[in-house]
Order: sequence, then structure tokens, then C-alpha cells
Amino acid sequence: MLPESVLACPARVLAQAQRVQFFRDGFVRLPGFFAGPAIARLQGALGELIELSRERPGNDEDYTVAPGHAAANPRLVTVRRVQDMHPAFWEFAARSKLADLAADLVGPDVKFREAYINFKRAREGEAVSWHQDFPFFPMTNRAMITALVHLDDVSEDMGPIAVVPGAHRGPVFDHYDGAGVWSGRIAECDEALAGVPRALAQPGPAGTVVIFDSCMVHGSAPNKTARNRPVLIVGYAAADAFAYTATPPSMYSRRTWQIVRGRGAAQAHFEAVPCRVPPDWSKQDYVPPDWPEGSNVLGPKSPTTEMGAQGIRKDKL
Ligand SMILES: O=C(O)CCC(=O)C(=O)O
Repeated sequence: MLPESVLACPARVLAQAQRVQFFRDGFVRLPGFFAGPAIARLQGALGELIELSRERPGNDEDYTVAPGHAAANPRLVTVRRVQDMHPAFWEFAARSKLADLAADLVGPDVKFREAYINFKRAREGEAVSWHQDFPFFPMTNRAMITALVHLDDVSEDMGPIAVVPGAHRGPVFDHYDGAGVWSGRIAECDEALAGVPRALAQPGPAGTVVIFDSCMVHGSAPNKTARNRPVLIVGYAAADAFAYTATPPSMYSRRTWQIVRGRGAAQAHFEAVPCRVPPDWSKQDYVPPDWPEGSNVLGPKSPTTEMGAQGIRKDKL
């Protein structure tokens, strides 16, 4: 759906002015969108995933850990596919008002893309390079969005997500380096054109949601504080947006592209979004290890894993 058609559908959780703002600026920030109990449930689930990580000695398909990670001292960088790791995260991604928010921005038929948590540990959590999401998994149209949910209070000096207002209306930048190798980031020489100097950090209390367009230029600074910055990242797309390249194995789950609002699409909607295609993710790592903290280093492939009765993956029970 094009923005005019989305805006013509009744809003579920946003004011119409906020939807208009989203299409104009490419993002919207909703301080404290989720109240205490919803965030407390996610924090509890996160605590369980941290406990599970004590049994994981190093990087694997679910966890990326920092050097020194040990059972006695979990040092997590990223937990992937949290929708499969704990039922609270799937419930949140599929049944909470986050999916309604997605429907307000991509149209009533919404599919789930992925969910993961970036920790950005106290004093150690590094910057995330400037990038756009679209070139990682290009779609037949641009109605794909990413929501960051603050699982704790995030101040300016904790490395909150930063976005460049209006950058989604500019070009999709090359995410390869000068030698033609995938870098997963906008080249430094393109940063000014991408508007990076105008980027605005998006701090906020726990429960804040920052949601942005797939072509938004975004990144984040290091965490300079003594507190961790756990953020849940959930991606959605319009039902009629179809990926035209392989789904990265590090993202794949049986829930990838599952409809969470409305109905599936009988036809793809096509919109020209010129974009250099990413590498074939079925054959190479999602992002090279030179990304900060190796936070997207690919673990062993595990495309599907059966779920146990509690919704926690069987290999974790
Ligand atoms: O954790 C962050 O600050 C940014 C996350 C992000 O942009 C990503 O994972 O693509």
C-alpha cells in the first residue's frame, strides 16, 4: 500500500497526525508507549534468556557474546530469534499493540519479519554503524518497518538509536565497500549525503518505541554509562511486500513472514526501490565480523527448531 492508502485506513493506536509524521520524517518516537506491566513481562523473559546463556560457552545461532562470557558472568551482545526463544516475545510481537502500530504504518495486513535483542552493555556496548535495513533484505515494495522497544530507561549517553529525519526519502545507499565486499554499512564517504550529521538520538523511558521506515538511515553511539541498554528490535512488513532475496539464516524462523494482522496477500505489490542486491545469504554470513562487537556474526545454521510445550525451543529445555 502507498502512504495515501495506508492513511485512508482507520488508525488503531496512533493519532492521524503521528501517521502523517511517520511518512514525512520516516520515523516516529512514542515515549512510554508500553506501560510497566508489559515491559516487566519482557524483562522477566529476558532474565530467563540471560540464565539460559550461562549454558552457552560462546557464539552460537542464538547468542552473540562478548569475550569473557562465562556461566558466572554472562556477557551478551545480541540474542536472536527471541520470538522462538521465549513465548513472551512472540506474544508481544504478534498480539500486543506493537502489531497494531505496525498496521497503522504499513496497512491492515501485516507480517512479522524478525525479533532480537541488542544489549549494548554498560561502558562496553559499541556503536552500530550507519545503515538502512532495506538493502539487507530488499522487498517488492518499501512497506517494511523496524520498531525498537526500550526494555529499560535509555538516556542520551547510553547509545540510543539515532535516525536522520527525512532520510527515507533519499537514496538507498550501497552497503558494500570500495572493493565490492559487503560491509553492511553506509560508506563514510556517503555519510554526509545520507544526512548523518543531522541524526537525532532517540532516548526515552522504558516502554518507549521508536519505529522507522526500511529506508531510514540509522545507527547508534557507544554506551558510555554504567547501565546496560537492552533494546528489543522487531521488524514487520506489509503482507504484499515479498523479499526477493534469500532470508538470512541468522534471522530465519518458522515465524518469519507469518501474518500477525489481517490477511495474507494474493499478489505482490511492486514499487521501484533501486537497491544493490545483498550477497546470497544462503551462502555467506549475514554481516561481516568487522561490525561493532561482531554483533551480527552468523552462528551455525538452524533454520527450524521444534517448539516445546512452553514455546521455549526444545533444545533449551
Ligand atoms: O541496537 C541499536 O542501537 C541499533 C540496532 C540496529 O539498527 C540493527 O540491529 O539493525
